[in-house]
Amino acid sequence: MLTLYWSTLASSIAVHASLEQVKADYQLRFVNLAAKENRSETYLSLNPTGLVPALTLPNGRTIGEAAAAITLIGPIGRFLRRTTLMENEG
Ligand SMILES: N[C@@H](CCC(=O)N[C@@H](CS)C(=O)NCC(=O)O)C(=O)O
Repeated sequence: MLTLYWSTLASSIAVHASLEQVKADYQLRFVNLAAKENRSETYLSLNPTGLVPALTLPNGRTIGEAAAAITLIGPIGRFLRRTTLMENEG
């Protein structure tokens, strides 16, 4: 499962929209920037830049840049579409 650490600002929405587009299996974790949750030890251990969004992959690695996350999500979508096509081909 993928985990998107997000806030209400634009780059989180771009990653979230990409996950929805490909119907990825993901969960959301809100990061409260006003409360400086992104500067907590826990969050910094995930993403040392302290920036949001961040996407944690099933292998435990975290991508801390929206464009990089979206680039990774694309192939997930292609895989799902291929799988769906194969299932429909019976
Ligand atoms: N280049 C980064 C920019 C991320 C970024 O600037 N995030 C802002 C919110 S939109 C943030 O985390 N700000 C909190 C801070 O600077 O402490 C990306 O696209 O992922």
